[in-house]
Order: sequence, then C-alpha cells, then structure tokens
Amino acid sequence: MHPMLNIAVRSARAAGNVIVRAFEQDDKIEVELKGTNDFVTNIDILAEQTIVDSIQKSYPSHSIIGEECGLIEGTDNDFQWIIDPIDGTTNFVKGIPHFAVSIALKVKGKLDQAVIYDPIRGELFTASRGKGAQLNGFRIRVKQSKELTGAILATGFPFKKKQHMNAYLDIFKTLFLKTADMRRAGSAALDLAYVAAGRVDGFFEIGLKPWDTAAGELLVIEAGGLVTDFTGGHNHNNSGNIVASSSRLLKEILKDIRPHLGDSLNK
Ligand code: 2AM
Ligand code: CA
Ligand code: CA
Ligand code: CA
Repeated sequence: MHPMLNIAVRSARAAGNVIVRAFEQDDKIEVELKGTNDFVTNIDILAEQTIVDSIQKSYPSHSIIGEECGLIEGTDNDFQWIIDPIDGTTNFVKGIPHFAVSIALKVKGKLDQAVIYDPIRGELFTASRGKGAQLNGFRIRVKQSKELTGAILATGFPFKKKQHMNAYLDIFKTLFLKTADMRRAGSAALDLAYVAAGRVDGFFEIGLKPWDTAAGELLVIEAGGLVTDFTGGHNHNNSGNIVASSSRLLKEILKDIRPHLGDSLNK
C-alpha cells in the first residue's frame, strides 16, 4: 500500500472509532446548527481533529482542507489533503447508521489517494491513482451499465440552494421515470463509493463541496467509471454539480439533464 494511503487509512479508522463510540452512547453528542437544516456536532470536530493530528504527525508540511476546520496551510503546497470527518451528519444525529469518513490526497492538484470508511459496517473503500479501487482489500468495479432502463441511481436532495429546487425536481422526474428506482441515503461519499463498488449504477447531486466528493471521485475513476459536471466537463469542484457512472450511462444521464440547465443551474 502507498505510504500516504496507509496514513489515510489509519486516520480514517481512528476517526471511525471516535464516531462509533459516540454514536453508541448518543448522550455524548452535542448538536449545533451552522445554518438552516445544517447540523454540526462536537463529534464532527473531534473526528476531524483526530484525522488532522494523524496526518500532521507524518506529514507536517502538507496542507489540509476540512469541512469544519477550513484550510490549514502547510509549507508544501504540492500535497493537499481534503477531509470530511463525517459525511452524513444528519444521519449521525438522527441515529441512522449510514455515514462515512472521507479522506483524499491531491498531489500537484491531481487526486492521488482516497479513503472512504463506513465505521458501522466496517467497510473500507480505498483507491490509489493508477492502481484501481478496493473494498476491504478486494478489487471493485463500476457496473458497466448501458441504459437507464433497470438502473438504480443514488442522489441527494438540494437542501440549501432553494433556487435549484425546480431544476433538480425536473431532472429527478425525468430520470426516475426511466430508471428502476432511486436511492437517497444521505451520504454523498458513500453514494460515490457504492457507484465504485457497482452497488448502484450511477449518482447525481447538486451543490456539493470538494470534501463531499474528492475521495469518491478517485474511487469511481479507479473503478472504471467517469465523473463529470452537468455538461460533461470538469467544473464539478466549483459548481458542486456532479454525475458519476459508467461512461455509457453517463451520456444517457447528461442527455436528460441538459434540457434543464439554465441560468440558475449550470454545469
Ligand atoms: P455532510 O453530512 O458532511 O454535511 C447529502 O445530500 C450530502 O450533502 C452529504 O454528503 C452531506 O454532507 C451534504 N450536506 C451538506 N450540508 C447538508 C445539509 N444541511 N443537509 C443535508 N446534507 C448536507
Ligand atoms: Ca456538514
Ligand atoms: Ca459532506
Ligand atoms: Ca461532514
């Protein structure tokens, strides 16, 4: 295993232990609101600190971006870690056992290592650039679906950007009518990991942040899939609008998204 992936895995497992311990004794969880329907807990912050400490112990010069801590600038800008200590905090807060730790490393701006860890199921998804993707050490692959008929797509509902609600619902309706079914499980990181593992055929969501998608993007690519924005380009890190699936299915999904792109929803 690449030494930096090894550190990512150790950090994710350490954070996972913190998260599961708190989840099992939920009186230790203190919930705060960052904004409307936007929860953060003391455990998000504790788990993030665990990851940051673990990375900095091995790589003190690297820079780190975390959902809760923001940018921690290092002296070596070639290495940037992107972390989401709990992806699926709403589930975590409500007692729904579906959330994950997400850790990605970019080297000179390119995704290089990725870990998504589901501490409840003990599922560890890993990927290294050019080396494929694994679940608990076994190779995983994106389902090479060709059409929407029979497919299951994962998605997330637009919780914040109210102005995108109508465009989202139009896209949802169009795709829902053609697919077998949709899943909205509440963790974008696990949605992407499930695409990589071939559990769902594809995934689309709007308004996500880099820490929601960085690790999942490398997993999907290394598992033989494609990740794009809503026009088929690579602006998803800025727009937050993302599609992931086999390349054939992605074309079909984009065909159904295209008519709904407009002033409020682009790329
Ligand atoms: P989070 O749990 O780390 O915040 C679900 O649609 C995805 O959106 C999750 O990856 C979740 O990440 C993210 N998200 C961000 N803000 C959210 C909010 N206020 N409500 C629900 N999901 C949110
Ligand atoms: Ca959050
Ligand atoms: Ca997240
Ligand atoms: Ca989070």
